[in-house]
Amino acid sequence: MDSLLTNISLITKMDPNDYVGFTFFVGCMAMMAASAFFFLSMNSFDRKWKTSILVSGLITFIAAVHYWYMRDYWAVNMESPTFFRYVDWVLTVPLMCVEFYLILLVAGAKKSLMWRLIFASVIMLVTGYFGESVYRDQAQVWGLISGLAYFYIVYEIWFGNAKKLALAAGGEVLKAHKMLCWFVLVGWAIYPLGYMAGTPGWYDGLNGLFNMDVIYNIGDAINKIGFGLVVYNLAVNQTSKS
Ligand SMILES: *C/C=C(C)/C=C/C=C(C)/C=C/C1=C(C)CCCC1(C)C
Repeated sequence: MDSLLTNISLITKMDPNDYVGFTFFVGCMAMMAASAFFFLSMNSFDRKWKTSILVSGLITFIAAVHYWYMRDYWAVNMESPTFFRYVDWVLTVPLMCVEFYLILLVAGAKKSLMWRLIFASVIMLVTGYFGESVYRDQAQVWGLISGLAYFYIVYEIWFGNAKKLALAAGGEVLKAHKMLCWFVLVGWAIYPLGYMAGTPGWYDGLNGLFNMDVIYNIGDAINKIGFGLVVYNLAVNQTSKS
């Protein structure tokens, strides 16, 4: 009876040394708290900024729901919840692209910019999923293709059309755009490291050094919550000025 009960419980007994499981739990709670924060602050902003804050909240909320499942999946199976991870990313990363578009609307950003970024992000994630999950023995090739899509996004926001719009907008929008650019260049670069720690390739030395899920969980907390806070900060500045 006892063993039956432990087998069907949603969360098995947690091992105190399970630091991977620990980061799943903390990540889940952080995403929930951030969502409450963004949603509840929404109404204190001008209409123009409400949508941006709503999207910040949606990003952390979608992550919170997936972390709820990933936390469980890890506790029960002790293996990477790759499927949930990528479902989360394929919803939240395009929303981060939408954030770029939304803050650049003041300078007349076109929908085509948003769609280009979204398209590149989906390519980046689908090829990453292939390498991590479906064609693991070709992880290097899929990782490379994914990396190219990633560099396209970096190029577009740092030097392309998005950058021109940010310059045209100037002021706080330019500052916020720059911060978001740094998140994509440095914060997002955490993910390929996790990928290399979790897949076979020339970088095999990384496998034992780092744990893929810990790296991904740290990356998610920094990028989803940090990204949202940059937008929040912009909305605060713009609202108090007008
Ligand atoms: C909230 C989730 C975010 C911001 C996820 C971002 C994910 C990436 C930037 C992933 C990038 C990858 C590469 C550039 C190459 C290897 C495969 C990936 C998918 C891990």
